[in-house]
Amino acid sequence: MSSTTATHNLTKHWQELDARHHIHPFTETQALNKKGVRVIVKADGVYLWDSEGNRLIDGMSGLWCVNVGYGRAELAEAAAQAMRQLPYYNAFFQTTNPYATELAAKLASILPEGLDRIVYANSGSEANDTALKFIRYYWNLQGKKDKKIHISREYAYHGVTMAAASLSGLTPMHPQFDLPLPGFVKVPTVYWYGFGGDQDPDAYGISVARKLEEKILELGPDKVASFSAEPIHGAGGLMFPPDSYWPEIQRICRKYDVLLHVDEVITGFGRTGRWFGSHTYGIAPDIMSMAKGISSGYQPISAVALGKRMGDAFATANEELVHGFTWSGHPVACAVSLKNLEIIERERLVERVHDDIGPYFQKAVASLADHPLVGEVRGKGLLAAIELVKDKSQRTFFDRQIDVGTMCRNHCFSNGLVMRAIRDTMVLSPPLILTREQADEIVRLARYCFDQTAKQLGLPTK
Ligand code: PXG
Repeated sequence: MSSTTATHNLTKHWQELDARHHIHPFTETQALNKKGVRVIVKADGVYLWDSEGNRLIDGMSGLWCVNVGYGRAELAEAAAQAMRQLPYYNAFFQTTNPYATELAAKLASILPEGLDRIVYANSGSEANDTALKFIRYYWNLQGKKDKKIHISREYAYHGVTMAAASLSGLTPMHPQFDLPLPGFVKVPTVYWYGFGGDQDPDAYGISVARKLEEKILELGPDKVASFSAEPIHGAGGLMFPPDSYWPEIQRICRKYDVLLHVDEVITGFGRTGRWFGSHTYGIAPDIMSMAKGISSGYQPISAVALGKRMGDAFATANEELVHGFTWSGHPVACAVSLKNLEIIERERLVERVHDDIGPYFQKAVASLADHPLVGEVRGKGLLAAIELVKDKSQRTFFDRQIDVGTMCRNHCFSNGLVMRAIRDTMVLSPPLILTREQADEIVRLARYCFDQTAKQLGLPTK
């Protein structure tokens, strides 16, 4: 048997097992099983390999998380060392471990001013559920027991647990599970290309921020506990706020005493060219969620940081905080995260995104704007979105039924590029170690795949 046949047989074997036993997230099971799942078997730097030996450049850092790139032996060693020394102990019952403590202090040193108390969880969703519980508890401690409504934005993605999914504004996430829960309210989001029309972006930013004010006044400020938002919408379509938006949101939250919960699960750890998206946009959160890049995806871990107001209230409450997970502050996950932050600092990856590869990448991706399918290219740091449209001069979108985004994504996969499609917006979020040559490779492949998509649609490529 030739080695290609053996490889192919192995792929088939995994596909059969997977079809029989593995239910995938956000996937139509029957359709996938008919087609056969793709098996990724190894990764190094910014590249992935599938079980058929095909190499792909990972324009998405896994799911927006492998900030330091794949194949970091140092992270494997940090995990092994912690596993040998202390594979597990918990943070309940007045104990800690050195890794959890040192990581909390390290996070406090890089977080925006005032966010210096850390609570651990294991995923972005758990961090957001934790944040919402803490917001409720904070208002209970203040004796404001009616402040219970959580406002968030349409198109937001905050995760899938009961509360995080309720907070999410992507409506297809709700009906299967009878969500959202009561007490979760949405306001329109800031998406200039889709909804801004002829308005100047800054004027649009203010007008859409004021929808929050209208909603707070409609519900009654004494009923509203919090406003949650990602600094930049990630999985909802990578929408960037105009400069006017965040200052106005903060003014409104302060005026009506609404806690500002910032979800930095995607925007944290250098992605935007500063440590956090809050630094990039001058946001001062009361409470922040983080995950993904905290360990560059090498370990499941997330955290919630409390600002002074909430942190002080919790630190001086004369009662037990009745919350926590078996894995809160897991030594191995914390050891890997500490080493990951050390790598980001040592290799000056945040500065690199700000001054070097970020601007280079933005310029390279912007060159795609002349393609007839491309309506808008937008980005910041190592995040970029490319809107595929039917008519760029009129800003007309394709009929959703055609699903041009998925069509394009499939061409990308077949041609060695991982690019995410959100509706018909193509999204990139590559590892922070991306080189200029690799940025060019992504853009070259993307243009080729846009051509293939245009051909499939019977549209011109020039
Ligand atoms: N908040 C934000 C802003 C996220 O992007 C979560 C919370 C939830 O994190 P967990 O660890 O519970 O998944 C996320 C997750 C995609 C995609 O396809 C995005 C996420 C997760 C899975 C897929 O873009 N973001």
